Amino acid sequence: MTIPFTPWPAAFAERYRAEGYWTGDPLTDVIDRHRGAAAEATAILCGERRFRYADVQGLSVRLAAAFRARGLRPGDTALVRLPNRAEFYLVFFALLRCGVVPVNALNSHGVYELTAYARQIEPALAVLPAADQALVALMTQTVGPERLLLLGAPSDDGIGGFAWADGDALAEDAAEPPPAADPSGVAFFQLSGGSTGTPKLIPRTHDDYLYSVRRSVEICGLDETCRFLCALPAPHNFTLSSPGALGVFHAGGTVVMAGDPSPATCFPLIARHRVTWAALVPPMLSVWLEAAGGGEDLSSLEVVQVGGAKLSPAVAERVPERLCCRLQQVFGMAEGLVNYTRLDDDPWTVVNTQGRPMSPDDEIRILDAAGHPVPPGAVGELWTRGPYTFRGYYKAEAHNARVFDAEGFYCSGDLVSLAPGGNLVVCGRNKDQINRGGEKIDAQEVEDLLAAHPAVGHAAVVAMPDALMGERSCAFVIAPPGTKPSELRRFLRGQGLADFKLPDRFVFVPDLPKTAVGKVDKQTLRERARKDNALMETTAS
Ligand code: AMP
Ligand code: DBH
Repeated sequence: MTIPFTPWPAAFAERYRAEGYWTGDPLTDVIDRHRGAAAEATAILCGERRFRYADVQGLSVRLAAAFRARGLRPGDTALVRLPNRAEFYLVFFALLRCGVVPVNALNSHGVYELTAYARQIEPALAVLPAADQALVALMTQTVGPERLLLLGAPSDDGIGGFAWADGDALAEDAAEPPPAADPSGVAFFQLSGGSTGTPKLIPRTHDDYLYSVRRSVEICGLDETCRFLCALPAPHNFTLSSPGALGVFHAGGTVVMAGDPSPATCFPLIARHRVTWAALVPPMLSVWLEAAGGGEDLSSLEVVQVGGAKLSPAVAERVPERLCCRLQQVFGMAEGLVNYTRLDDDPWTVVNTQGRPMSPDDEIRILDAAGHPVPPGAVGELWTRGPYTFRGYYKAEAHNARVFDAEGFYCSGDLVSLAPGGNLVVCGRNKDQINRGGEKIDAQEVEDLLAAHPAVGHAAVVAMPDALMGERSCAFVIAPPGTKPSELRRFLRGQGLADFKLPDRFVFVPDLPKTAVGKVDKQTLRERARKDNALMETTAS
């Protein structure tokens, strides 16, 4: 059985192979290519534990054998939600080895998100932290205890921390493993930020994802001396592949796991392990800039990458002086296209632009609302296709028809302009989403949940500007007098919605403004949220 996905047209696939982008190697190659003496190098540092490349290979092979012993077969799917621990990679590589296709949910995702993903992929396996009782209860019902793998306390033997929810220890299938998965098929599902109410899944193939990793390694000039701090959620496309942990593995370097991106957690790790690279979202960069100079030795840092949301030039400018390292801006998307400022770009370009596409075969178009190219320097919507940009969300025909054009270009919903020199500048967004410091909130998803509350007549969620986060979320709600924000927050939490999606502010209104065609006028609401916000800030100061 294989996972259905929208393939690249044959002529494109041929070209991507001829160019050497798609090599026909499995994604596990990033680990397995290190043999002999190279496999003795440290791949992962996690707390007090050290995993050599040989360990990551051996342990993921054993875990794969344990999955097979439980009857998992190529084409099955898995729902995984693990914290930033080495085991995340052991499970990921084990699943790739068995041809089991995972969704790697973020650690912040709750019962609501996992239910939505499970509905789409109908998982044959779930992997969760044993301590998360609500999720364990949910997945026991969904996949059964015999297909629910639980992660407990860290163990020196990296798979020693796992046990089946039915109480059985891990037994390994002694039979020959099945033939390797087809590298042109789906390796795993990446998560989209979403803007349509239902979380969308992005099928990524071995061929396309491995290319994006290799090309990222080239652009960033990574080698085996790289020590990368994994401080953002490990499954996020940025931390996984731009060049992320997979890039560092490919280069033979070391990934240092951090439980969270705060200076209190990260600075001691940087000093102790002589970390050279880190990937951050803009709010965390600001926090790091404030905290730097507090006595912790950060002198090993060579590059800090920032992406996920727009970085303000004023903050960007402070990086070399405060952190004594270089800045790289990364504008990427789980759907594919990744833009980097290059390490040898001039300082103005690094501070003021979000980079340019990494592949010579990334095609981009900047179009106006009528679908015509805008003049150079003008703002338009970003459309793209290329050797690692997907051709369709999983099982979402109607949505795909809207966001792809007849030539297979994907509309990212970002408003961009072209800077002198050819780099992109992100100027805004044309999708119903809030980008809360790199964490994307699908407005409709939250609106639908709010509308399910008996007191709520109608709700509209929009972004309001925020000095630290870039944006926070504001919900305009029609509800009877006396309705409390705390009650609505509790209601949303009760549905299992991730915390970062809870509206930061509620504004109760008698009515919502409408456009000429009768839709909620979000532009007016955004304007109002911005003004109210400015007003509150003035009164507060
Ligand atoms: P996702 O679809 O969840 O992977 O999120 C990708 C989106 O994040 C992009 O389409 C942009 O809207 C936003 N994004 C990512 N990196 C940047 C960046 N460096 N600057 C501005 N926006 C960004
Ligand atoms: O925000 C993103 O999705 C993102 C940011 C930077 C991304 O997917 C990436 C780099 O690959």
